[in-house]
Amino acid sequence: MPMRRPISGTLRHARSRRYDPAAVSSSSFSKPRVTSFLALAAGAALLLAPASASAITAVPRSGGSPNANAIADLYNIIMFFGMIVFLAVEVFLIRSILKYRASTGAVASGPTDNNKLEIGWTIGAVGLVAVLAAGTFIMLPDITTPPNGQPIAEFAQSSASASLVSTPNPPDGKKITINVTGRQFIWRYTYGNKLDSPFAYTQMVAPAETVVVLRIQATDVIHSWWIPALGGKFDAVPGSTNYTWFKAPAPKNAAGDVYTGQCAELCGRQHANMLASVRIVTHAAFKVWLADANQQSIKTRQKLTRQGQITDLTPPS
Ligand SMILES: [Cu+2]
Repeated sequence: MPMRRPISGTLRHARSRRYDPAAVSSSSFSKPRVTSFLALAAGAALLLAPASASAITAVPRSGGSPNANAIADLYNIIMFFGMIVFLAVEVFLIRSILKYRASTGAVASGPTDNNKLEIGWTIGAVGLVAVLAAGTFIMLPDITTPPNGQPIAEFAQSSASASLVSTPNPPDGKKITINVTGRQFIWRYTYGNKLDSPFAYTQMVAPAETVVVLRIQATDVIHSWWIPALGGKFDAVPGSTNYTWFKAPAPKNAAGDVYTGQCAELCGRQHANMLASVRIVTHAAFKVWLADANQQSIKTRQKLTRQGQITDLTPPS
């Protein structure tokens, strides 16, 4: 704490309006200054230290699908310009703090106009926003529209349904559609639109190199579908349908490559346990899996029908 000067002295000093070097040069001032400098340095070090460790989480995950890659590229471009602006502002700020800090005999200057500078930074900011907006619109088609993939004939195409949202469509129109249904607190995937269509929970199995369109719905509250390496986050809203897509590369592992994610919208008590993953397998492995899931689905349906839990849908002979 600085030494308190007698009030009369302060008043006299104020009246005289003369600078009193003793008031600031006493050793009692240097201690808090050193302390605050050390605190600032420690804070900066704390901010910088985990940067290397969090580098992986600081950028979007990619590698599972062209749309995820385009999202990551766009993010990195915007991040690059953002960092330039951030560093320029910080350098200018620190330089100003050091250069214009109050020192012996300093007199604060009033506000002044600098038309050149003001026009300059307005044009600079508008120009940067225009460049980023243009870049975004140029890259947007890569995110919204799938490229052609290798179609898989064995999978029955689910019938196209009228929708307010445009459905992702590759140029050749060849894709498969998997229904994704979010409900408290599990993801269900249905392969087809029939009542006894094959289905799976939590882990989706999908073929590699194929355009897979996801039709995302919810039965209770809003959930959010997000497998970061396979593309953007899409809300599952009751009474509404959202679409996204992915086209995964050939799996590196024999058992398939697993891409993980989880419900990204707080949907209730067990929200944190609402995990999701997609296992990308070869076309051959997918056909085997789908045939098995189909058998399971038919068996489950027959069992539930026998138990009287669901209506018998067997066509009359
Ligand atoms: Cu959820």
